[in-house]
Amino acid sequence: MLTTIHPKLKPIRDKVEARQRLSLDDGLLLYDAEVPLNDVGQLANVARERINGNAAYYNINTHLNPTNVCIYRCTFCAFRANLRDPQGFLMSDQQILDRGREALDNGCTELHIVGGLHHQKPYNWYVNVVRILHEAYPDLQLKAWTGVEINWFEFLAKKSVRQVLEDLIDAGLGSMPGGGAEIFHPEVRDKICEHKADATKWLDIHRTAHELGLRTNCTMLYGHVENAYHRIDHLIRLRELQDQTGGFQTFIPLAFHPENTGLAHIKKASSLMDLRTVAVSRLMLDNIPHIKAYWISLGVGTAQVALSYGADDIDGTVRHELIYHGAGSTSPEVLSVDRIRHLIEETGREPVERDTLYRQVIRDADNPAEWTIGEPVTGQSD
Ligand code: V47
Repeated sequence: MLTTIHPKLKPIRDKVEARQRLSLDDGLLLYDAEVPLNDVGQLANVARERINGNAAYYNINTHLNPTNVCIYRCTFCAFRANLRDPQGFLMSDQQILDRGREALDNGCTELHIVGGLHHQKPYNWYVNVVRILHEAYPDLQLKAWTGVEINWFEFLAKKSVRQVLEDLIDAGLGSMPGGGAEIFHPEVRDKICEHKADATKWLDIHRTAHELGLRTNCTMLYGHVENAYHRIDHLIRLRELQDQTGGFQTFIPLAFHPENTGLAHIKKASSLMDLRTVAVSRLMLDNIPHIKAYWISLGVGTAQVALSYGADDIDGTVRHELIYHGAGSTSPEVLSVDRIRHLIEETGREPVERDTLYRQVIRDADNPAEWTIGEPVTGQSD
């Protein structure tokens, strides 16, 4: 299949061709500086096209961060604020509903909802964010609250994870985003976010979500104090849970943006490192159907190239993103549908609009704000 490849990569090429699982050592080798990025990318592209053909997925979505006030102080975060900080905010129910209305008016199928862990807001306030939006706009898919937030709700409500998730599903939760995973290994986690849900907790929350029928995403924050071993360890822990539940839809490698954070002295990872991490993720996570090149984090150009380095999804049009823009991202605030489709077409891929659950979205040609949901797109193979 791939005839010209760096000699060190030949055993991995053979495994990829035979559809065999890659080991921890294989993963470390893929990060070896002597191994050319393009060779790793080519291998990842084989795996990508085997799972997703030539399709490149996107959705039409809007972000909602109901508050940035947070009891935690993760060193990598530029978004959080203290309770009495002038830049701290807390949205009213009306502002939250207005965001939902705006999303629908812009043709969105999804609202991506995450925020801070506010010192004074009770459990019901968070459940209510989901409930009022779902009652007002039942067609809008609510992808809400990370595993870290669910862990906070457990504490606030004195309920089990299962009970918390059941309350949220009853209120209208449709799926969960992948944030809060950061790096699982305690050598790193204890340095960047020692206080929040540890690896076992985060994974258990997603396991319970999957058992309740929710589909969730997963992430990895890289380019700070971790090394290749920590990254591969992280990917393998996700792969092991996926073997058990099959509930992860997409993995999103998140490039650390240092500005305005407690780690501002660290230089942002290069595009080469970004592309290598996308490719390694595709190769290691053989059981997760989608790899997302989040253009807000990677930048539009690198996200385009990533579609040939293992990624098959570019995230959404996005509106009101605060986490990355607060940490120095120079990506646009929003991409129009025409622009996102054009960006994908320029790479030779076929743009496919999906909803949160990776079902094809079919737009009414005369009125694009109207849509129907088609078949699931996942699982194409050669
Ligand atoms: O958990 C926070 C990361 C995550 C910074 O599920 C930072 O579809 C870089 O999870 N530099 C939240 N990263 C975002 C997230 C996400 C994004 C897009 C799609 C989906 C999905 C999920 O952002 C946090 C953390 O890992 N983050 N601060 C920073 N300064």
